[in-house]
Amino acid sequence: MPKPTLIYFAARGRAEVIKLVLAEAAVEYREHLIGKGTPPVDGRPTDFQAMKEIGMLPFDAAPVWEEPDGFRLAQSAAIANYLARSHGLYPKADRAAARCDQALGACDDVRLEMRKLIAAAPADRAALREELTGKILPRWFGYLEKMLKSNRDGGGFVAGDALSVADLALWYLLEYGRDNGFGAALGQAPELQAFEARIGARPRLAAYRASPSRHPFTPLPA
Ligand SMILES: N[C@@H](CCC(=O)N[C@@H](CS)C(=O)NCC(=O)O)C(=O)O
Repeated sequence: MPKPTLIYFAARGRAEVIKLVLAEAAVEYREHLIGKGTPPVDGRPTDFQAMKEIGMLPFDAAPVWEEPDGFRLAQSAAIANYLARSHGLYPKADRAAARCDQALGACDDVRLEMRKLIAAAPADRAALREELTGKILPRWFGYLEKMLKSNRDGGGFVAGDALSVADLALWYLLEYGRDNGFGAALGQAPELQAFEARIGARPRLAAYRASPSRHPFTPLPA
């Protein structure tokens, strides 16, 4: 039976939440890894420029998700949400769905705060890291802690009463923060810390984290 294909680089980046959804939903898929010198997949190129030239990427960007019947979808959030909806990882009730979207937006905001390190001049990065650890991230983690507690008194999920793509995105954000040296900013957020441990230990997620299909972490500049 032909499998769907995820087109992206051999990196976590914008494909990681998609891969967490796929792992939690136990979906089988193939990866078409973009990169110079990577062998063609089913006769199709893996060189980014060549892929753009033959129209494989609707917006000349990755990730792209393809299904065997020709359905093709770009934009990482659209792909993650589509897969989450198809596999019961998106709340059905309107308000819970809106809370899920709200959390996804907040996760993006926090990730973008950390990624300001990329654009910062090298000489300004130490000060920005200090501000992130001491001020910006504790403030955000405080908001997220409250958000988590406001859903059925915490101890559960971000939205509704079942795991959703928002839980996976939040878990990944916390991991991304720790991996980039911002673990101390979680000090005042015990609910988030417990959430991180609980979600990260889910069997399918734990198996994915330990598997070779998880690409290496790319650190933000020091
Ligand atoms: N909003 C898009 C952005 C996609 C995007 O910019 N992807 C980058 C790689 S992470 C890319 O393909 N850039 C085009 C290029 O480098 O030519 C999404 O979330 O999927």
